[in-house]
Amino acid sequence: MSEQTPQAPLVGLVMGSDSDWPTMKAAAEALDEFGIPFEADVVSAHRMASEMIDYGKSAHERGLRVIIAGAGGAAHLPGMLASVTPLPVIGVPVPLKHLDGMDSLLSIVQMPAGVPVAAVSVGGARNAGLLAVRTLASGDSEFAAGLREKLLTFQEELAAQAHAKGS
Ligand code: RP5
Repeated sequence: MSEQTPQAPLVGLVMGSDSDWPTMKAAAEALDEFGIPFEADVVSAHRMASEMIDYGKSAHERGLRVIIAGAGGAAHLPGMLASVTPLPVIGVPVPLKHLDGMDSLLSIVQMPAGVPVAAVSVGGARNAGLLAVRTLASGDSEFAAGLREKLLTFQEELAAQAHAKGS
């Protein structure tokens, strides 16, 4: 890590149940790859409603800059957090054994105007992590500039892998 890399969590990685972790850990891995400090917690919208609201309301004051929220079924966690935080919220539809994750996807993506949630694909936690990195890379700080350089290198590697598969 460079001297400019913050040590306190910048990303809040939350999920409705610890059963979501096998899906959500791909977001954690992406954040780790880019050296982004994050915190990971279970914050259920339905079973821990008041804690969930407290989490959302205090997130920006605690230094978080992006929230990644994953949930399955009646997946209200990303939208409810987005309703109480000024931070960008990235929703991950977690697929459960019924309905192939369509319930999770539609619960997350059909937000009313004024309360945006950036939804990734069903089970797409890696992209949620990468989108959080891009969000942090959009600032004016040296840290953000360093992330942009890392993202460009990452994209070059993706292209090289695609070329290698095609040859
Ligand atoms: C949702 O219910 C959670 O996000 C999880 O995807 C799903 C199942 O939860 P558990 O039965 O594992 O507690 O709220």
